[in-house]
Amino acid sequence: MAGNIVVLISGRGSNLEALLQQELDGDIVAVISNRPDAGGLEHARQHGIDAIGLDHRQYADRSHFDTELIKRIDSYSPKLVVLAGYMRLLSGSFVSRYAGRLINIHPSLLPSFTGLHTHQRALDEGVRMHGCTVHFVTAELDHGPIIIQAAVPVMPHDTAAALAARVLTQEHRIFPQAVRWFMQGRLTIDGNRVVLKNDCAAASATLIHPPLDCETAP
Ligand code: NHR
Ligand code: GAR
Repeated sequence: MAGNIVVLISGRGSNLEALLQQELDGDIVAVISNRPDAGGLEHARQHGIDAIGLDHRQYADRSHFDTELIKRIDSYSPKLVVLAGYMRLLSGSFVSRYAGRLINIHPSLLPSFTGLHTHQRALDEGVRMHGCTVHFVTAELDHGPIIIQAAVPVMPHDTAAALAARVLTQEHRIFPQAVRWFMQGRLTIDGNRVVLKNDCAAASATLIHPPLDCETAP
């Protein structure tokens, strides 16, 4: 059940790289960045994929920029549009056009820490676990139906950079999985919940961090 995938980025593109390295049951046919100097565009070119820089500063406002974005995206007739570190808010008309086929990776355990600077905010709140979420995009920022999440521990002397790196490793695992599930037609949206067909997670471990004291501890 193949189909075209268009990826939107703004930066270095490590999540794009993770997608390019896995079998997705679909083809990434174009990568578009709102920053023409984004490192991820170079990765795309090296893979022989159309790489398009569209500088948002050249457009009068968000709606003009999003209109151009839609024109470029639709020329590839994508089954799925993926936000992989895309750092521009999208207008309501953009989001409704791709409703049900637009997904984002966000560097927190949603609904905690929507928006920007998630790692520093997690440290400031003193949470013991942090992580990342892949979700369908809706008009309400970072609130769409959740497909998959991964949690990581927050360590005693973490910096935002150290925590971001720990989270990023998990992003690279869950994002390709979410895209593959979508392309295989295994995801349905039921209200705010995503139903995954044929999941194999009947029994998965509970996550508690820090660990409970061992009964044998002194
Ligand atoms: N758009 C809608 N409508 N809904 C979502 O859930 C979206 C979205 C656009 C992007 C990704 C996102 C995230 O995962 C995303 C989800 C950028 C900003 C932001 O405030 C917020 C959230 C996200 C991406 N951007 C500033 C802006 O004015 C610019 C910041 C910058 O350039 O550094 O667009 O969190
Ligand atoms: C990733 O951590 C992604 O979750 C985050 O930006 C990084 C992009 O890295 N996305 C957001 O913060 C969305 N607001 P990458 O360019 O190496 O994939």
